[in-house]
Amino acid sequence: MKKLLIVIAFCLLLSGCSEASMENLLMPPKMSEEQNEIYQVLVNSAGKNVKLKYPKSGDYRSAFVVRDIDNDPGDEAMVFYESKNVQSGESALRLKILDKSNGKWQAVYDLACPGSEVESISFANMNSSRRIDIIICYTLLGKTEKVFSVLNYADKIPVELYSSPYSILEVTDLNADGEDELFVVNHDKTNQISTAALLKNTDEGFKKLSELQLSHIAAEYLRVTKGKINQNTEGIFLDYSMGKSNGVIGVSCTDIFYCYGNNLGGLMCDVRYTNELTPEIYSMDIDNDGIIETANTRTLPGYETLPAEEQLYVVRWVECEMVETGDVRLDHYSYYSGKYRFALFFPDRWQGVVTAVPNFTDNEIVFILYDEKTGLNITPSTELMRIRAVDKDDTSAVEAIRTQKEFRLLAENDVMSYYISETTGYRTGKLALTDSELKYNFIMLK
Ligand SMILES: [Ca+2]
Ligand SMILES: [Ca+2]
Ligand SMILES: [Ca+2]
Repeated sequence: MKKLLIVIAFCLLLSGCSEASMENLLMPPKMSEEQNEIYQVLVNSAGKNVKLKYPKSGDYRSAFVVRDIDNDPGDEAMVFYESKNVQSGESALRLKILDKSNGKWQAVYDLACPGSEVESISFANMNSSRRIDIIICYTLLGKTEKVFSVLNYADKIPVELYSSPYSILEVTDLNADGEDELFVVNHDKTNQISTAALLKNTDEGFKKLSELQLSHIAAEYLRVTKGKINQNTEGIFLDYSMGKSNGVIGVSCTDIFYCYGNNLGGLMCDVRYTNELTPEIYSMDIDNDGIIETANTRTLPGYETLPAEEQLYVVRWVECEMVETGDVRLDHYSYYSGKYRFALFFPDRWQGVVTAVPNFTDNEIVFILYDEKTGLNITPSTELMRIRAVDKDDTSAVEAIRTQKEFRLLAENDVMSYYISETTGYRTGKLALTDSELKYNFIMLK
């Protein structure tokens, strides 16, 4: 068991929603009768000169959100729109709230929004005894920063509980108490510090429960994955880029966040490198066992002295066994092809002995026995096996593989077929992968 993770013990803050503008759709292609009714009420109250605004990401992409937001019987409606009739200094983006009275929609509130575009709208149950929390994420005109706002709606009035800039925002029950929290990452430009925070709407008001500084300076947030760290602990895996070294090698890492009580705990993972040959790798459940693995890289045998842009990496998939101690287990040592969308786990007897050489002309990865004398040369005495990726839409590649009898089908999905050719000597040797190893060690990437 190796101890590769360091528990971060600082206390310090937030960020993220996403894209796909539907700006040009002034109105949905076909509005339902209810939407049409809501739209008429909007026009009657805000004037004809309105343009509907659509959240760019998240589960709610319509300009109309109809649901119960106050725990009083019946749905309310929320409509984002831009009004041309605004006073200077006022926000053009507005949120109209409608409620039903005697079965008819009526405009009850008009809110100026603290942003120029709606990034997303989501809902959380942060306090089961109170009303639903409405979380609206905004982008600001001409700025990269985003802000989010948490609203409660009661007695026909929306009240803002909290608002803050952010880079990443996730609604999650991280402490597994049956109520949601907000996991927010924020970047402080002045100090070049990113901080994760856990926020909650409590009986004593909106509170920051805990905060924790990211282990490195984030140049770009790449992906957030929610899932199990191990059998006992739920976590948030934050993949981010730390920038480029020498303009060639990308350096990325993953911070894992979890809860103990109401505190945010953090685990810092080993960094990984990316270049043209090994693109970005995200935290994922690579072996489909329900636990998320994080990835780090080493150089494959034979590539150590090559220029950085020509190096090929081993991708090591690591699982955290105990969050308290940061104990990790190397789950899989793999060749990972982002280009051909597959991974091959190496059995122990391959590690440090076998390396991979790409043959891009034929879309193949050749696995060879490595020693210092023969280096990366592919010869009848070094080659063990090769895997060819065939794009099912590429008719000439499909035709070509048919004529090559040394290949047999290894695996396929809707898009790709993977063929394998093994050398005779290897097949009888101790390095040979058994059929069951091939079956379990070859992973098609989604
Ligand atoms: Ca209601
Ligand atoms: Ca919770
Ligand atoms: Ca897994």
